Amino acid sequence: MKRILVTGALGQIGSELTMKLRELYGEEGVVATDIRRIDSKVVHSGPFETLDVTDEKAMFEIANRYKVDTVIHLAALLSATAEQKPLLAWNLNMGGLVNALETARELNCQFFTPSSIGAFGPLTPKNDTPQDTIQRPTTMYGVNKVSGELLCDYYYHKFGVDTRGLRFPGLISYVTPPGGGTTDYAVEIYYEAIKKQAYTSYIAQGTYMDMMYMPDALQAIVDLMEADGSKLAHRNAFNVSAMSFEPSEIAAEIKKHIPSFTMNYEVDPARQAIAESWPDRIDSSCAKAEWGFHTSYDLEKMTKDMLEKLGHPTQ
Ligand code: AKB
Repeated sequence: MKRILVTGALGQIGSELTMKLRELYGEEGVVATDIRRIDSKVVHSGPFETLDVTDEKAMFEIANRYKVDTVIHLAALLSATAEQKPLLAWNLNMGGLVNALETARELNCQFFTPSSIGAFGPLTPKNDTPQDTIQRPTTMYGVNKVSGELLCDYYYHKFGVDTRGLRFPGLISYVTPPGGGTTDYAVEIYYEAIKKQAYTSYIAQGTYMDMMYMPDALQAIVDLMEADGSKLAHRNAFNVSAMSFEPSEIAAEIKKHIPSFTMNYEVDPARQAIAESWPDRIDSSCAKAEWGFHTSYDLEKMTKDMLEKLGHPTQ
């Protein structure tokens, strides 16, 4: 039976991944950690410890006490916040990652951490962005993600740590809202559509970005971690995407279910610049070929499910 440590367990991915891992591998086997403790299913359904990931000793102590064999390191600042607080982002994103990798090395653990489409930059091919291509990001978040991918590869080659990662696109879910990301508009729009039948987008019409519905993202993490390591030519990190759209396309899809819905634009130059530096549509074929990556939700199916889960009945 697996014993897994999750950092950032109360965040957007962590709050759902922890519950899925507890369903799959048993409640006691998944140790959730986060810098804060809130009243949440994650805190009450199995072991939970408060942890600041920049504290290496504390991380090692918890991992050692629970005898974990897998570390899933999620705690990080997202792109827009990282751009506002670049030094904090460097310290938290890189400091947390190296501590988590050291813990995995010392305890001989399998390791997962997410990378992002933010690991690409303006010189990267914008369409069908290949797995192996130019990565010269112009954001602190992107610098962290590229450095993180390289560091994870280093721990694999140098120390034999079984590191694995995914370059996630914008993740959309109805459980825990993201915070401080560039793709967050694609989550906010559903909440506002139900509440106010209107949304003002901070991303300009015509700006394409990759996206994925959370159930597909969680399944991808589980599938990658269970994949036969000998078949992985790439490890850190695989391109994965389920769809690519721009703001007016998601608005049109919502309008099918909420005909009175209207979309306005008040572009935020900071987040728009980040979005424009990222690819429009990445190519996930290496993930498909090496470990069977697949998705179940496109924009239409995701929109129906999001609206239903948020309490708006659809046909
Ligand atoms: C963000 O917008 O910062 C994240 C990401 C794509 O990594 N959602």
